[in-house]
Amino acid sequence: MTKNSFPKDFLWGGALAANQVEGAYLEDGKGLTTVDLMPTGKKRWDIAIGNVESFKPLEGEFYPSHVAIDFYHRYKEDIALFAEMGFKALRVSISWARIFPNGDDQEPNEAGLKFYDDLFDELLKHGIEPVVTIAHFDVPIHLVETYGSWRNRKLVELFETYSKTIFTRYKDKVKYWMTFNEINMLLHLPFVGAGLVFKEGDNKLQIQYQAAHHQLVASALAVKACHEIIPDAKIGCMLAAGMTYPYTCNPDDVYKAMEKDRESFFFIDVQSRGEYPGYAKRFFKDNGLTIEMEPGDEVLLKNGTVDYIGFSYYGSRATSTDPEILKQISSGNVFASVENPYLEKSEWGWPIDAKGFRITANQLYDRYQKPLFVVENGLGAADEVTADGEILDDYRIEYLRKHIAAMGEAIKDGVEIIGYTSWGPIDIVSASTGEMKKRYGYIYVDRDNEGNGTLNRMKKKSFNWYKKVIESNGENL
Ligand code: BGP
Repeated sequence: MTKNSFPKDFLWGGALAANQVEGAYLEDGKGLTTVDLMPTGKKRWDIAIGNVESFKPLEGEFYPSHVAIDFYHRYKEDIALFAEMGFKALRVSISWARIFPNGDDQEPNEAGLKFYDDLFDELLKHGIEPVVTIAHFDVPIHLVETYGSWRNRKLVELFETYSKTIFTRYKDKVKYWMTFNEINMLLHLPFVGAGLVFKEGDNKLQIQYQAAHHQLVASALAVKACHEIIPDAKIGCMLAAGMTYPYTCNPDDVYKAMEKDRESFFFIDVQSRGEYPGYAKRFFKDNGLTIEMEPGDEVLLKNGTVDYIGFSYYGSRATSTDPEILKQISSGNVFASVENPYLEKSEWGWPIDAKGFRITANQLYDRYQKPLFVVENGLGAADEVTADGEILDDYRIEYLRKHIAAMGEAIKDGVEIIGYTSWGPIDIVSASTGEMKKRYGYIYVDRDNEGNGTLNRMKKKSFNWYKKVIESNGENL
């Protein structure tokens, strides 16, 4: 075996989401979406968990998605830079509200369809494979107002129409698809993951798991339609992954860590194995939840299993049953996690754990025995531009080097991994905070948290580093 463990046709690249890059939030007929109502700061968090004040943007608030990094108008320039780095793949999402502005329109919006046609053509022109997420955190606001979003079964049918429309339109251009971004986020940020808004007295857990069932059925229907319309396509799921360590070897801690992981695996167990796991049924019973299912749902789930497991990995988590330890909650991602004393943290408090990446990849492959696709990984940091106009992001290189090396080890462990698209190859709006300051890119974008800046693009030090990684197929880290 050579030193290089990456397969010859490994899909190196980067990953973006429509609402975090495009801007042009009402251009060419696009409808308003959930993310368009999310400002920055504490208010963003309140909305993300379902405390929504208004279904219209409020005067005096700054909404980062409205302009984002103006990818809608600048994608050609950006794709040329990705091509210069040698990207083999770019993960993007389609904004549902560009295709169906209200989500339930009779006819799709041609201008929206055309935008993605042009985007995919531009990628293909540079030999870059489009990898498309059908839903990445943005639900047309009309669906939230009219139906209560994913709590309503109606969304299943509307999502199926939307999916079939884009499969049919892009069948010759897109061969890699993904249904819901970080589907398990529905439990943590219900407005972000599923457009859920709660009223006083709502049984949140009941609503969340009912919405989850609807997304799982919608995902299965999309998988089925994709296989029918584009027989040579691959369609996957997408999990916000990162294993949970027990704080000690006390069996109570170990059991709790397993339960935490299962909270997330639940979704993928259904999407990949095609049925509700026994532990989920027990959880519903213990918590007095009744999930309404239609006759035929079980068969749909069984027939709509995914081809590959897409996942994001930023860091691991840890949990404990000791109330004292539980007080040491780290701010890492949206998953409450106790501080792991063995790990360093990012500026935003996210644990950094490359070994955990290898463990997580092994865990997922052991569990599902399907190819894995790493569709998000990276370090959010506040980069500084030097007086000479350079951005020396050695800390980012360091993070990525260790994680790519860990992925190489996982491949040597026998884990099948088909690609790696690092998160935000160009700086974009942060999903959790709405900040521009939290940057992941190899390419710097001149824009700040308040929306000031030229939007000009500049290469960071990591640009040439990643170029060499791709050139050498992961050999030259
Ligand atoms: C994931 C999301 C992305 C993304 C990333 C980084 O949860 O799929 O949309 O933004 O995390 O998170 P953040 O932007 O909050 O740093």
